[in-house]
Amino acid sequence: TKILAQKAVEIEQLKQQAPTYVADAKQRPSLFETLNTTNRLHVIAEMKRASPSKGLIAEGANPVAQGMAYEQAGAACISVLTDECFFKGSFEDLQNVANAVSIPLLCKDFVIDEVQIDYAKAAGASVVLLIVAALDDMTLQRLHDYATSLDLDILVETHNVDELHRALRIGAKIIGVNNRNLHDFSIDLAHTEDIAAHFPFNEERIFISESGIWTSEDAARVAKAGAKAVLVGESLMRSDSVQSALQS
Ligand code: IGP
Repeated sequence: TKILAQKAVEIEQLKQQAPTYVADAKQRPSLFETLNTTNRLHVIAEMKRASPSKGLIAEGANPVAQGMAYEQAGAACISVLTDECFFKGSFEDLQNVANAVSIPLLCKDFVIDEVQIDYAKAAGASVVLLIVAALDDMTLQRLHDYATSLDLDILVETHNVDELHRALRIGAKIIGVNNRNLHDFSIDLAHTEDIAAHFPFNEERIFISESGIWTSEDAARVAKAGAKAVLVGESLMRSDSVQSALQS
């Protein structure tokens, strides 16, 4: 709620002017198709400088070098945190990564208004995150439709079975389970298994496990539950070799 109150203030500022970010116009492959093509577990690798739960992780990281390392190591998609207040990210980080890589690119923020989606698109994102817990059904549907109309993929984030059903009701095709509780920050990979048990798996939907993935055992555990991809931030930001981390 603190984050959402801050977002409401930022949105008024974003609305004062059109986005000035101009990422090179690039046709990125669709995230949905990318994740659906092979049967291996894919990685969505995140550019994350800091977080409310961990404080500074890699404040001075170079987004271009980080993004290129992720792409070269075989990531399916790169996630860039654009929240400044709590995660020390920016739309500028997103734009810099956008200009350096050509794989799908996720704008990771707390989206509550269309204007944020306009900025994400202008800065080069091909995917936006919508967090079910932060939105009422009507707004969730409206923002989902808006992003779809701009040809963006949408990752819809859930944390419990009720939120899964809300995501399914709006027609979400890419649904993530955040293993981190956004109120107390505790991590439990069992959330992935609990929600997977209620997930109507088919060719039209993709199931992703987010947060708290540190080891190949963690990755294998959520893959076994049905995850097609893992969204990994901190452990990759702290890794000496993104290449070997992504391969294991
Ligand atoms: C990455 P981790 O534990 O690997 O650093 O987590 C990602 O899942 C996490 O940053 C995240 C997030 C979010 C951040 C998931 N959902 C919503 C901000 C907002």
